[in-house]
Amino acid sequence: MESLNAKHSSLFLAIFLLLSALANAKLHEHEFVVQATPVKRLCNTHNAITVNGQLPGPTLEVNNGDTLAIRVTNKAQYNLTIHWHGVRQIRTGWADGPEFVTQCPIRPGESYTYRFTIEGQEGTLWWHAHSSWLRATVYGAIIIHPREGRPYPFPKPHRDSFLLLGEWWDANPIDVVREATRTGGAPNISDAFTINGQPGDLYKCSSQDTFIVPIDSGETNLLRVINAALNQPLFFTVANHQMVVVGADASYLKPFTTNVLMLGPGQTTDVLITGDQPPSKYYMAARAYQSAQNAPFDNTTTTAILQYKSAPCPAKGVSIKPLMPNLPAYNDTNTVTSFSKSFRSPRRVEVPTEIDESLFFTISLGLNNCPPNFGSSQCQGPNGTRFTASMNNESFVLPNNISILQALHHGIPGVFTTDFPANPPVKFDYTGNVSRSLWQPVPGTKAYKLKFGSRVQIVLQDTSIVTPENHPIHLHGYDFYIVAQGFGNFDPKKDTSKFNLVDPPMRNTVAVPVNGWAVIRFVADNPGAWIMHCHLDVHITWGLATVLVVENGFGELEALEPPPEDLPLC
Ligand SMILES: *[C@@H]1O[C@H](CO)[C@@H](O)[C@H](O)[C@H]1NC(C)=O
Ligand SMILES: *[C@@H]1O[C@H](CO)[C@@H](O)[C@H](O)[C@H]1NC(C)=O
Ligand SMILES: *[C@@H]1O[C@H](CO)[C@@H](O)[C@H](O)[C@H]1NC(C)=O
Ligand SMILES: *[C@@H]1O[C@H](CO)[C@@H](O)[C@H](O)[C@H]1NC(C)=O
Ligand SMILES: *[C@@H]1O[C@H](CO)[C@@H](O)[C@H](O)[C@H]1NC(C)=O
Ligand SMILES: *[C@@H]1O[C@H](CO)[C@@H](O)[C@H](O)[C@H]1NC(C)=O
Ligand SMILES: *[C@@H]1O[C@H](CO)[C@@H](O)[C@H](O)[C@H]1NC(C)=O
Ligand SMILES: *[C@@H]1O[C@H](CO)[C@@H](O)[C@H](O)[C@H]1NC(C)=O
Ligand SMILES: [Cu+2]
Repeated sequence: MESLNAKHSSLFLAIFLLLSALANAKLHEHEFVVQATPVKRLCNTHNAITVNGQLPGPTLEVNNGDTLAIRVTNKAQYNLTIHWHGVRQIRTGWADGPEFVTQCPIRPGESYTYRFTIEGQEGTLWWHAHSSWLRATVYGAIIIHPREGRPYPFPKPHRDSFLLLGEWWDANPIDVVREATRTGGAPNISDAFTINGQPGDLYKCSSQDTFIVPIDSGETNLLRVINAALNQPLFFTVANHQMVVVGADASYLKPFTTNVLMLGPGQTTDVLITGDQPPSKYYMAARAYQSAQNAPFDNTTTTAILQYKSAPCPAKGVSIKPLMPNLPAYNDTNTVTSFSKSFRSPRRVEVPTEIDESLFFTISLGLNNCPPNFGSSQCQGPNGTRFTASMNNESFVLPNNISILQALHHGIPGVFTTDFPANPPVKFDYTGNVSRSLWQPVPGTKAYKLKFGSRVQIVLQDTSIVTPENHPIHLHGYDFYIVAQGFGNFDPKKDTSKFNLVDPPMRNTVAVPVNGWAVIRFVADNPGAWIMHCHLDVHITWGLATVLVVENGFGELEALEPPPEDLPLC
């Protein structure tokens, strides 16, 4: 009787907490109008595609548990979709956004309302276009506070700000990618990196608008750093200030102190920063982490200014130059390794220990020989080739007349197949001197099918084909645990014993070490068609992607919702 009562009262408590959480959950409605807007940067004005005329676009600020309804109207001249990067989209795959994967694009003149709920995620995410290279200028922050009335797992910060690191071309980014697709060569590198849309003091015509982050002596502030650059992993540092990392990709972390961050495109990192230095101005700076060899890259440095409110006012006409931090060398992989090895979940977590699906995916660039009907202007890759990229030797090609999710849901054949290989079709020394005969992958639209609830492990293995490189691999619809990473070829005999199955970090994007590997685990509990791709847009353009199709489970609560009525059709 006693224990029954105890059971009942804990059940009532659980129901009460659930109901009060639901009662507090809010609905946030937004209008996003996407249109060409004149934007002046680096002395020149371009008609950039923006949301509501803003660059970066509007910030979505919500509590865990809230629902969003965002009506996107496309007044630009390009096909468009928007992805809510890192939002799990549980059963709402129709709102995920990648073009031809979960929806057909919103065509010029059309609208679509993305509806989804934030379930169990707290910290920082972001949204961006997921069609062609529109995300160069179509992006913004998603700030997720704890559930209404719940605390942060650290003292409440005095101020809360975000820094969106972006990448700017002194050109139309869509022309840049179209030119690369035509010529088969590498796309032009960017002309600047930006912080909240501004390049900062070190670039021409830019110092008027450098982004300022205020701080007061003694206070501790939360800074949410987001890498929204298209093609470049970035180091980030602040002169004279340490950072305490407390979260990444909207999952909390065991706090650790560092003076430099590295973020691959797609990744976010939340840090606490304390005003413990003499009141003054300090540069916050970001520049490239470049792991690929013999590849041109944008080697410029973007800055914002950490400015103490009590900083002494300079005499009229005198300007105080902020203090500049040292940044790691562009190729400082050792710093990246020690930074990523510091990541832990705050406490013991439930990592799948028995695995139903053990997968091994190689991540490769490649070079296709020039097709006989192509002229030399269309084969501008190294030695008259065309660049390509692949996972397990499959170079992913998007459908162009329907989305994979629609084809899956309605059982339409001929759009994709489910024979994506669980292992590399050819085993070779992935990180050695790879024979040229292995450099040409096969184009196709192959997905890998997972049963609902299956426990999945994926080894992500970089290869040295063309060049080894640190690839930020992003999985839609899921957060995963990163249980291990290392250099060289993954060796199950020797490396499995090093897995952290106690407190590994949870993320949605893993920076796979250059010439190395990373192992991720998750439970396939979200039905749908989920693209997994390199978040360097140049690599996704070349085919570095696949799709995980997760089947429905039992009953409505384990099934994909029906498609919304306004889902764009092709
Ligand atoms: C790419 O760079 C080349 C060389 O600077 C330039 O001629 C070309 O116009 C650029 N392409 C685009 C699309 O900006
Ligand atoms: C950046 O690259 C250019 C060539 O593109 C080179 O001339 C310049 O010295 C480099 N600057 C730095 C700081 O490495
Ligand atoms: C990094 O670059 C420097 C100079 O550019 C070079 O001397 C060094 O060997 C490089 N280090 C690695 C690990 O590639
Ligand atoms: C291109 O050809 C040159 C000369 O034959 C060779 O040294 C180089 O390795 C080749 N590059 C690639 C990427 O195949
Ligand atoms: C879409 O295109 C593919 C390949 O071009 C074709 O086989 C298929 O029949 C088309 N499907 C629809 C629904 O139009
Ligand atoms: C890589 O292998 C090729 C033959 O497959 C050989 O010609 C070349 O010298 C090797 N390169 C290195 C750096 O070992
Ligand atoms: C990829 O497939 C092509 C075509 O079958 C083959 O020539 C190539 O060797 C394969 N490469 C790898 C790494 O499996
Ligand atoms: C825009 O999307 C439609 C499908 O809705 C597709 O047929 C068309 O090719 C796309 N246009 C471009 C320029 O990609
Ligand atoms: Cu990549």
